[in-house]
Amino acid sequence: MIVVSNRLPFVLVRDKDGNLKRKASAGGLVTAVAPVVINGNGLWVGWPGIHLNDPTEPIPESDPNDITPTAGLKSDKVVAVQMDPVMFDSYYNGCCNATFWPLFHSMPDRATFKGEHWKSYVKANKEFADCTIKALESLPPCTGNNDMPLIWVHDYHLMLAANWIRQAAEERELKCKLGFFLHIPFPPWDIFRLFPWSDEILQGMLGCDMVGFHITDYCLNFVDCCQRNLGCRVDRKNLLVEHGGRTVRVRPLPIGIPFERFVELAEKAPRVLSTNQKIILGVDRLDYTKGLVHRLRSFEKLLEKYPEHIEKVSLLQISVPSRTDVKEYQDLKEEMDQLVGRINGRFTTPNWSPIRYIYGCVSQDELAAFYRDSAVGLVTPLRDGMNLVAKEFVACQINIPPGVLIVSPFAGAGETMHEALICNPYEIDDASDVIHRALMMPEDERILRMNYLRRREKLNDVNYWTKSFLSAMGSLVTQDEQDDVG
Ligand code: GDG
Repeated sequence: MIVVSNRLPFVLVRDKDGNLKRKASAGGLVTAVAPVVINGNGLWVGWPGIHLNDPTEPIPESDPNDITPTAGLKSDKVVAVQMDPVMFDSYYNGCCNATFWPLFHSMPDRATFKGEHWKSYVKANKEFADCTIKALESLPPCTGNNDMPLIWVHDYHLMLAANWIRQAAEERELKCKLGFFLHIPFPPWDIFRLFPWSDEILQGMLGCDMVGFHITDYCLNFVDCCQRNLGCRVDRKNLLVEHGGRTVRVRPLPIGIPFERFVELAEKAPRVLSTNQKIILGVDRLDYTKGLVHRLRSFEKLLEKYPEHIEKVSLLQISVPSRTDVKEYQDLKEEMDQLVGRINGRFTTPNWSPIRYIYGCVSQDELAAFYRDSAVGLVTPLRDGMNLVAKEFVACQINIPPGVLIVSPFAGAGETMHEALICNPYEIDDASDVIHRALMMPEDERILRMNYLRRREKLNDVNYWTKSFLSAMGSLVTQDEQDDVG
């Protein structure tokens, strides 16, 4: 397998002597995908998080004490994509984060459309495609369909790359299967078509054999766009798109989390929250899609409408700094700071503050303890591809009786986590009622709902997601096929 993603599964940093070192990334995606790449002797193509003056500078091996999932990824299995820093900035901060991120989250007013950002996006995708082809050429030639290399391209940064990879592979008579997974929503046609180069995006993605999204709605949006923009013949029931004489499969593949790892963390993590108040927990990157301002207003409304919660309940909001050099994100931080100050100024008593606000990152252990010991998990994005926090919260809810998950219907998680309380973040008044209901929910109902939620996430964990992707690509032989062969 060759995985292609904007970032490698680790970043490179320089130590004080100027030597390059790997710094591991601990996300669930890396944990699930890295073993597949390592065990299958595969490769990972991506940007290493640093611009190297000398692009031939060798990638260091992992530290001998490294126990993270990428430790076994040897440097000759890593392709570090390098680009001119100005071009990279225009591709990444410009086209990816200032255009696709807001547009695909159905917030077109926040999106900028600049020809020069688009040109950089095209160039960057070409660079990723060229590096992937070189990686493909370095693999031993395949002998049949069973050992055909699988190229798995990730996310909105790389929506054009697949088509170039296909064309170049065909020219060189290299066989491969191509799959793509989008981690954010795919918007409806009337939003998508606002992007001036929307046809090119679809053509890029249709270079794949299979395109995966978190939920069926995003699949249907994509199929719809292919039909209406490009005039493709489509099959909505079986989620198929005909393009360039090929049939592309479209599949809902909802991502999961490393469930057992979170359970273990929750079992071991020491208690950090005091027991005399109920905690409502929010954990998000500080991003305008996460509905943080609406969330604070709903909490303020709760205290206004249900004063019995004063001095009994606090909102603990962890906001991880994100894209801090972008103005929109700086403005959001300012707005949050002011709102937290205003609400705390309005309701704080000598012994209690309504909001505890952490602007920063907490450790995995601490996070697991917060998830475990909170009474309510409040996951209320305005729009979100899936949302892993909702899943991590239920994995860590090992106390009996457990707490309650509240989730927005506009997150992928809201589609699949049926036993959560659903809350429309735009309806501030109604949202405050839902939070009140969660705080007042009887124990037996909490147990019942949480049991179902945990069971589903345990079964559909991130390893299940990786397997589903591989099986949708047809590269995992099913038991029946194996029996036939055997
Ligand atoms: C994109 C899509 C989709 C957060 N704070 C801390 C911390 N985190 C970790 C959480 C969780 C991750 O960050 C956030 O994941 P989300 O899924 O909520 O959101 P995005 O970053 O926007 O991810 C999203 C996802 O891709 C996967 O496909 O679900 O919809 O937008 O894992 O635990 N981790 C630590 N400290 C923190 O303070 N250690």
